[in-house]
Amino acid sequence: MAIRRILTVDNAADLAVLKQKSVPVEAVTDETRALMDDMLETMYAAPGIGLAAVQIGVPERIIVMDLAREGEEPAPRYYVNPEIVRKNDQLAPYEEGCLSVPDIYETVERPDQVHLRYLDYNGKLVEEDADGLYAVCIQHEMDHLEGVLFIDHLSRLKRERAITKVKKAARAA
Ligand code: K1U
Ligand code: ZN
Repeated sequence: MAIRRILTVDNAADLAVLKQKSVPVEAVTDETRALMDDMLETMYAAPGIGLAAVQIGVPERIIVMDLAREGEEPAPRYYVNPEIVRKNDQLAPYEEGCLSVPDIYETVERPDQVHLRYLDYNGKLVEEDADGLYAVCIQHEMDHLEGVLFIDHLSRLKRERAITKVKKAARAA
């Protein structure tokens, strides 16, 4: 397993990759599982609660997540070719962050419940409902698969301010 570099929006080459639409995975193989292992290790090291493959420069439709709270047993989750089958009409606000937009937290409104379908770590088809933080995080990560960042849900002014802040912080580091 390896910790990979997370692409960030202050770098023009990274941003071009982050804006790409990710391609479907043909089959869940040992290579896919090795990538998911690296993604999980990278996410835990960051630390974060979710990560899409494109954030480490691999534009494939793969997500990892762990919503276990501090002190709880790790509960890694793996999603290959996830699809949102249904979304609730009711929206809920949540102050989101993103490892590709470091240290920026802004409120985004998203459907408060979704029904999703995906292949798990072993390539088994799973269907389930997600609500609360799970619904927020899976929708945020699935946006990454479409080349959409959470700051794209903000006004142009807020988005530009966020990118400027990340660029300034990167220059100062
Ligand atoms: O970059 C990412 O996509 C990961 C992102 C996931 C996310 C967080 C909050 C709302 C929606 C999606 C993060 O993990 S940001 C870091 C974070 O939220 C966190 C870090 C450490 C402990 C707890 C939370
Ligand atoms: Zn993100």
